[in-house]
Amino acid sequence: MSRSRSIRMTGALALAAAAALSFVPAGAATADPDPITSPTVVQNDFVVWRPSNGVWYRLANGAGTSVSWGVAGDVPVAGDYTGDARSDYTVWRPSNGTWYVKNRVNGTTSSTQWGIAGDVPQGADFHADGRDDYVVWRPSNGVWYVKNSANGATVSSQWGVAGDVPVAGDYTGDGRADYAVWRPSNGVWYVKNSATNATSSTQWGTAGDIPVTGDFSGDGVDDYVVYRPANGVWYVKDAVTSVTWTSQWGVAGDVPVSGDFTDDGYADYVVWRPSNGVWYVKNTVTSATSSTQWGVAGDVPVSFR
Ligand SMILES: [Ca+2]
Ligand SMILES: [Ca+2]
Ligand SMILES: [Ca+2]
Ligand SMILES: [Ca+2]
Repeated sequence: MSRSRSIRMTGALALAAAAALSFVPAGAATADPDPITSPTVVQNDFVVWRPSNGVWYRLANGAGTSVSWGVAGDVPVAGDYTGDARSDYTVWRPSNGTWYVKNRVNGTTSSTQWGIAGDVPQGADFHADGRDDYVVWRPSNGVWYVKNSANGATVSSQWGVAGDVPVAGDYTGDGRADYAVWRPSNGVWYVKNSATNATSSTQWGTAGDIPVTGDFSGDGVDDYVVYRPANGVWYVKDAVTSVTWTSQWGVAGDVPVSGDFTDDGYADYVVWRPSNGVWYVKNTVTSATSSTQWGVAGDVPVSFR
């Protein structure tokens, strides 16, 4: 199953006028419109984090909520750090390397220091215990630092070089996220099995592409996927069978978002368009499409389920 993670926006985006903020009701968060009913919650919600005011805006089952969590300069790293199968409101603060988690179910908060300025945070589960862990990848030395969110145990592993893009995910199908980077200069995915330390490399993508993590074939194993801004095409290579396919969905300037938005276990082709705040979803299985306005220019779309 794909892991929740944030998608960082690139490029300067002008903050929208205050009037544009009115698309969500003001005031405190309302009752969670998506109560947990099964051990696993698959479907993604539409969620943006707004750096200018630190508010998370979430649209789930047609109902909007807002939760203030984080400040300008933080990096949203939504994931399930508390083990209840639901994403928590989480930011990582580069200035002090601290993870701030707000449990979405009961509002409990916690903070954990892990990482330093310059690191790239990656929320992912490296133990198959159902809890995403505090993970940073350090470009200066290519080392992954993992702190178990359940017991605080730590481990580090060197994998990757400066210039790589970390793409933590489970590419081996054992339920554990692996150390993985995508190298823009040659389009190669380098994967180190986090359980066995076995390594593999797979060429998929070219410079200028944006790697996207997720299971697009519904077999429980994350696949090699890039989104190409130049033509809006998604290129998918199945991590198990090596079968490849493409799907056009998006235009230049769109931000691809990882996640299953149709509740069928397959990651979908999803882009968020900064210019109009619209989420465009294409069902990977049926090719059915939908669009949902949620967010304004300057927001950061977050994979949240
Ligand atoms: Ca874990
Ligand atoms: Ca794995
Ligand atoms: Ca797959
Ligand atoms: Ca889907």
